[in-house]
Amino acid sequence: MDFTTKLNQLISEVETSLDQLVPAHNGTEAGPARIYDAMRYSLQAGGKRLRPVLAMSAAALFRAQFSALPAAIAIECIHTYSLVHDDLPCMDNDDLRRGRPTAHKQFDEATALLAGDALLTHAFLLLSTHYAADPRLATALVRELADAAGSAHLVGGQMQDLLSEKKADATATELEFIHLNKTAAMLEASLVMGGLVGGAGETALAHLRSAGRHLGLAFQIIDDVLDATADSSTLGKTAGKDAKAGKTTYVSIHGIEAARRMAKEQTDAALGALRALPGDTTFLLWLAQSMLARTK
Ligand code: GRG
Repeated sequence: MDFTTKLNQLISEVETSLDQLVPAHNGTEAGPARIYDAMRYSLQAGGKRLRPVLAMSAAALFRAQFSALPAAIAIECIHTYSLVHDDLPCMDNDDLRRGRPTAHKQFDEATALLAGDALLTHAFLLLSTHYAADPRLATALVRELADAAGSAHLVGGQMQDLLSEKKADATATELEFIHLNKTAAMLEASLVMGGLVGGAGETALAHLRSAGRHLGLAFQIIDDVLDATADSSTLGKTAGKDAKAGKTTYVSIHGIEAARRMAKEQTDAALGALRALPGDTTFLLWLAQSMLARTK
């Protein structure tokens, strides 16, 4: 099977599980339909599904005793919540996400806020329910995801991003802090959680963490390049926002060509860490390289 077919197969497994593992208002769930509709609206709008694919591919390197799908869906729930909240008027104030009106445009601000809250909470329900047969694994997964999504990483990175936006002279160090935490931490957690489900040992987990960190930085640098070079319809979100907002990015500090070179260096570092892992890493190596070449 070629790698693109394998990627599409993994994405289709993710889509099916998203439907099965996220509540719907079908008569069995309590409460108003609107909250379930809003959660599903943002989750099922598409998206590259990169984080769940990374988690499943990492688990597949080992002899996993459990399915990695619930962990993969938990990660996608957190990622989607962060996008829904990031798009709100009090944050990035965006109208377009995953090629559709943002959640607060489709519903309203309060509903988008609550849908994000519900997705965030649902992630931990999934982990604590589906891995309950192995309490050590369940605890390790909850800790990894809570740490990546909390004040030390995703939320802290977003806070620093908001603070840095207000000043024109954000430094390269501040920028790295933002991206290590806002972007890379969730990619790192995806690979590590896949490894945990697979039963990886400490050394393999450390390689997965390092690969996720480098991939995350490469991903963000490419995101900055695409914001400066691609159009909104290709991206499915508003393009050119960074320059318009006078935001400090890898492109504004280093220029497009140097930013591309830096993304390649980070990808090479990620490939080095992935090559140190046991099992058949060929798909993950291909995925890391295609992330560098992505156009959306
Ligand atoms: C609100 C706590 C909180 C955090 C928001 C996700 C985020 C942090 C901000 C969105 C803006 C941004 C550029 C984030 C960096 C990470 C990133 C590039 C997210 C988009 O991920 P993709 O491209 O999205 O994987 P899809 O839609 O494909 O899943």
